[in-house]
Amino acid sequence: MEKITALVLATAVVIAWIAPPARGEVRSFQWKVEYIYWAPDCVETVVIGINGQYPGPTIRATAGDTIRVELENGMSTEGLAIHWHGIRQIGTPFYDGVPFASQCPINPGETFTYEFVVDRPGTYFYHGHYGLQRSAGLYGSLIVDPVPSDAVPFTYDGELSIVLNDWWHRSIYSQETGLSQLGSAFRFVGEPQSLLIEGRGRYNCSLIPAAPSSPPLSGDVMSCNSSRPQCAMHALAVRPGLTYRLRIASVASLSSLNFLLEGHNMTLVEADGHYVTPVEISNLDIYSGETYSVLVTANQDPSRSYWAAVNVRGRRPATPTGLAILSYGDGSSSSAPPSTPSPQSPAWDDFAYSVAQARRVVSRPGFQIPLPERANVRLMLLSTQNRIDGKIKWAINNVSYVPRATPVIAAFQFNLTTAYDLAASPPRDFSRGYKIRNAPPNPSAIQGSGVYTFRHNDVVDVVLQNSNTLVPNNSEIHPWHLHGHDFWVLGYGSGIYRPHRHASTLNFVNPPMRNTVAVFPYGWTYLRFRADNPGVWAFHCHIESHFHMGMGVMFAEGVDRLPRIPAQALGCGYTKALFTAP
Ligand SMILES: *[C@@H]1O[C@H](CO)[C@@H](O)[C@H](O)[C@H]1NC(C)=O
Ligand SMILES: *[C@@H]1O[C@H](CO)[C@@H](O)[C@H](O)[C@H]1NC(C)=O
Ligand SMILES: *[C@@H]1O[C@H](CO)[C@@H](O)[C@H](O)[C@H]1NC(C)=O
Ligand SMILES: *[C@@H]1O[C@H](CO)[C@@H](O)[C@H](O)[C@H]1NC(C)=O
Ligand SMILES: *[C@@H]1O[C@H](CO)[C@@H](O)[C@H](O)[C@H]1NC(C)=O
Ligand SMILES: *[C@@H]1O[C@H](CO)[C@@H](O)[C@H](O)[C@H]1NC(C)=O
Ligand SMILES: [Cu+2]
Repeated sequence: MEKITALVLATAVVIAWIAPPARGEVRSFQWKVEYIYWAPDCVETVVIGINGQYPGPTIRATAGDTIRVELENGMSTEGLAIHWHGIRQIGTPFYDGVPFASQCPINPGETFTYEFVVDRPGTYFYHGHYGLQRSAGLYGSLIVDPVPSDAVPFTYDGELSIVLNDWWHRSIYSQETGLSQLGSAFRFVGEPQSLLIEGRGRYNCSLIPAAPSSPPLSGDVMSCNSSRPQCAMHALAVRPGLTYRLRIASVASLSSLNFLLEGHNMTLVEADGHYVTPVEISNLDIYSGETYSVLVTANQDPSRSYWAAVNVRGRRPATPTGLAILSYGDGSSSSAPPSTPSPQSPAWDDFAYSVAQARRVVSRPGFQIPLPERANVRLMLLSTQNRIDGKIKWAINNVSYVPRATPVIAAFQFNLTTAYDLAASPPRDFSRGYKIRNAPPNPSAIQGSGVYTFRHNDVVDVVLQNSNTLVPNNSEIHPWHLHGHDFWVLGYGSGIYRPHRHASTLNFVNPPMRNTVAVFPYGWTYLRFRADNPGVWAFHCHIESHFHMGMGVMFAEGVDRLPRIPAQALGCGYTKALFTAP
């Protein structure tokens, strides 16, 4: 009772919370999120659309602007939250869009207003963060331009932007059910049916009837019609001789991807909103959660078109190449699909190639954010695949993340100490003595909310340590994404990270800053960040099914200085008590 009274008093302060002033303009959007019929790869299915559109509308803003999105949940059967990927939410940790971490889910029929400042130019995106909603198509681009006085260290004549995705015909309900089955009843989502470029792909329609029986005789009957405008190939239109900045993001649910342009090299210039030292590449590895800008010069024969292509990497591919058209000018011959075969990427299991390319991404002189000289906290995060109560889960240091009904940020603000589980504080090293190449012999991992706490301004080193899955001789790529921060990537290596052997191999000279980084099979990735953004931040594998199966942790930092959480973000779990009459 005493606790509830204290919470009711706190609500009065919640209402008084006022957004910090911003330099730029306020850009307002009204979005209604609903399931819609759509045919991304010519096969009609249901996707989550925004205002009747898939992918969602592009947000374009200038650094310093405030984005204000009134988001209505028009889906009558599930909750909703949208994460603004790459935006650090400085001062607004409750608008990060992670249900049960930063807010309560938005209920069917309710409207929630996100309002936050985009403080730094770069290529970003947004996506659903509730259940598997990103896999159902809830995503779009978010591009932040520099203010005119800000130096950009390269020039270009035009801009193009694409989001890459992998696509399934099975609904996310069916996918999720399969992931939750006991023992051998487990059904993995499997390889995608299609790869999409800017929401468009092409399934082989001779495998599925062109028109569904009408009315459908039983359940959903899929139809495939390659003439549907929704699956018309995306075209990147260029003019001869000009140079373009091509922005590329991956929101893939499972696949590591490799992007290439037939007959054209690319110069990598930006990664996750940070300028990098230019590197010439003939194809680009891109992991889910990453963004890049590349410069492309239209210097080939302009009388024909070229393929823009995306292939699966890191898992044995069972999905055809995803294609778009790079067309010169708008003459008809130059915009028809090329007659050449679709371009090939490096072998899917050439991991050495991927590691080498990742190491070539370094910060750009003049645009480096100084690296703190040393960390005062080091966290080893060992990821393992385990069985818990008969179900296949991913665990980090023996804890498989499962959201609990109270947003962790609210649990800290209102001292609801039983509403979350601390992982380990201070963090201990779980990787010592662990044999990463042996399939784990079903150790006793548990489920919990996996919260690690840091003091304000701690400098934290994180070593992400990969291991074998439950399948013998198998280890996978995991792209890890940190909310609320960018981190410096200090290095990648194979085997177990050993300080005495590997510390000297780390890059303290020009480490890139990013918000997403890959951990390679049987390898480790070393990163550093400063806990300077009071909030509760998810840190997780960006593979949709992996996070859903527990591959993530929560970083609660500077919780003694959290800004007041607005009432609209509360109302679930123990925070229901905030709204109970005394
Ligand atoms: C489409 O599928 C049919 C039937 O399996 C096959 O004969 C054909 O070669 C496929 N087409 C393509 C472009 O893969
Ligand atoms: C396929 O789509 C085109 C374009 O929308 C339409 O004209 C045609 O009737 C469709 N075919 C079938 C069999 O539904
Ligand atoms: C493309 O870049 C690669 C290096 O990644 C280089 O070997 C190759 O010669 C370049 N091709 C062209 C056409 O410039
Ligand atoms: C928070 O709750 C714990 C136990 O419920 C209690 O011991 C502690 O004093 C509380 N702290 C504050 C600041 O209220
Ligand atoms: C997980 O916990 C179990 C039981 O506490 C322990 O035996 C095992 O060594 C732990 N595994 C790891 C990887 O820490
Ligand atoms: C695992 O891979 C190694 C090296 O490729 C091989 O020698 C070994 O037989 C494999 N073990 C199993 C269980 O497949
Ligand atoms: Cu993963």
